[in-house]
Amino acid sequence: MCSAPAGRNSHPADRTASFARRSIGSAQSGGSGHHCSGRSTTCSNGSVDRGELVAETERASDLPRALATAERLHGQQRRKGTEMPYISHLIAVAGLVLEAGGSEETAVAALLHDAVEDAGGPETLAAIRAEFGEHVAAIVAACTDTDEEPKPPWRQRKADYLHHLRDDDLPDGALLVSLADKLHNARAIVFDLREHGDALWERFRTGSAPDQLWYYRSLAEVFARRRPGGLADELARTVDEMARLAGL
Ligand SMILES: [Mn+2]
Repeated sequence: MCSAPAGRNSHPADRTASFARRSIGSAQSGGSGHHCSGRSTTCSNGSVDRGELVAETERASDLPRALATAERLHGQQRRKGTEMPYISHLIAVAGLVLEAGGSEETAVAALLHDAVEDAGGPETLAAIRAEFGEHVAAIVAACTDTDEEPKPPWRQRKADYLHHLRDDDLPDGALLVSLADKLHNARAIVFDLREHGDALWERFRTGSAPDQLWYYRSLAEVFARRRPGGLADELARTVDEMARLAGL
């Protein structure tokens, strides 16, 4: 349940099948319109040969593969109530994870953290396990509050997730991904409250500012206790600002 639910423009099963069928290497397809000749990694105009740069990056890191996978899974989705591509949220959460000192493996999980809930359910989780390993899959599973469709009632789902965050056996990195996810969502709410005022709340399933404030205040309390530090402090400050703007 790390997600702010996105629009669904294609059937989740279609995306999952596509994800499972395509090879990892498809991340390299597509062209920039720029071509260099020869084996050199640097072109005469100073730019780097794209093909070799991508190949080099993919040897060094799972992040490009995870980003390509996230793009395939969420590519048609938009951020709630906006035209913003959903992938912007996933890139931002992965960035927050890395800035907070998280491992590359945790950042990979951050890129995929909404995939099970919003892009294919258990089949997608199995595909993530096969391609990125048990630990990444465990973090993604821990960030998923439900793979049921339709989703259970909002308040119960959130209460269950808050309870789940207090578990002692969460995989390493799960609290960091969840915290980064909540911080990015909270920042987006604050930004949109400044931009659109109270009309913002109509985007949410509950449509209720007090419900959202209850949820974000509860999250801030849990993270302050379970993962204290700069990111948890920033979430608390952001929730305070959300409350101020909402007049609550
Ligand atoms: Mn999310």
